Amino acid sequence: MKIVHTADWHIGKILHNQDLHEDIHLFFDWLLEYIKEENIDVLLVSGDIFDLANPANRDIKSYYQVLYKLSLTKTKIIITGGNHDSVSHLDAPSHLLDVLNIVVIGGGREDRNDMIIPCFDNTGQLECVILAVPFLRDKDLRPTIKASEMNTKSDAISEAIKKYYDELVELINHKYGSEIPIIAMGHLFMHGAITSDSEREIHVGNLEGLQSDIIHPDIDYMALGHIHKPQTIGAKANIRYCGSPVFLDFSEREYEKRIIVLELENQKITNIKPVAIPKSRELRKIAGTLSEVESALSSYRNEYPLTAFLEIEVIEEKKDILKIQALDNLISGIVGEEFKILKHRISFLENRIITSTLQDETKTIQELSPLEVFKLKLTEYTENETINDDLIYIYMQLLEEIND
Ligand SMILES: [Mn+2]
Repeated sequence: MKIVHTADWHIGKILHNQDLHEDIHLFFDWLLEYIKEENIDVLLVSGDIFDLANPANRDIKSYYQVLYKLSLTKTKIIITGGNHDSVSHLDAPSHLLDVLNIVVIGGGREDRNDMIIPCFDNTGQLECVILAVPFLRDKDLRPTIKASEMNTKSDAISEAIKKYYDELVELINHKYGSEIPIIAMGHLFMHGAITSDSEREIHVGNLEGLQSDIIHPDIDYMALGHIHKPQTIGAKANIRYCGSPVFLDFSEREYEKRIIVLELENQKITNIKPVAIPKSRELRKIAGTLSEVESALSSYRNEYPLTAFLEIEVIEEKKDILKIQALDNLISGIVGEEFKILKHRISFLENRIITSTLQDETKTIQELSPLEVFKLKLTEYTENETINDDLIYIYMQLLEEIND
């Protein structure tokens, strides 16, 4: 049996006013071919299907299109919700999708058995059990443990998540015996994970992340979503983030995008291997003096199917207004399909005063998450971090309720 682990599709993502529609479609085309050629039995998508809780109609259409095409392959699809997804939006068509062999678990289910999915090989033998746990919201965790019993908020969150998984593992052991491999899905922030600039924080008060020892020893593989850089956690090959399939931010430009393929035989995981996703677009940062940048741009050749996205940083010794003007002219004079400049800035080292102009790190309001907007607003009112943390916590709870 072969299982593919992917996550963080972020359908509908906008990067500096550019939509990444073509990027995700090229990934879908490639994934479909891969699944057909390799006879993949099960596809796991560990959360953040959409970038926004209320995705645009075009993005919803892309989602159903890819699900329809996947449903023609005989592969079982298991999708769980992430912190970006709306629970009710993902769950709404779940009965209909069941018919197509697609299981969607948008949010924690009251009947825990819904999140336990046995997988059979083509001879009908039980090969493994998938524990389809979505991103756990406050209301999923609250009944599990009383916050007042714990020392800190972070302890409470981590204990509640551990207990949530532990109870499910016990259910599986009870139902299928303790020998059956358990492949658990999770949309979690694990301690030690290397983050990019494109993830949103998920549990306030848990800045350090969850320790990997909270993962029940009976879980044979942890298919994680949330962090966009592919990586293993605590040097364990079986606790993994597969990362996002598409470049969602300039900070991800050096990553190799991948899916993870698991092979099972006679109720044992025999192989865990990353498979590289062909790169469809280059994101590159070009830094140097104005003339260095100019020559780098004139010799730039795009080797990938989609127009490259560039970030330009000009660094000059002496402050010179003419250089600012020259950079503006350079940028506005660029035509052609090779690349687009999404970000540019100029800094002067003179007197160690860094003066930046134009677009530097600023994002448009459409690119900020509601939480980022709230945090920016907070900085205008108070500098008391304790109050801010509490307000952020309450705000995140409100967001969850809206996104339900
Ligand atoms: Mn994500």
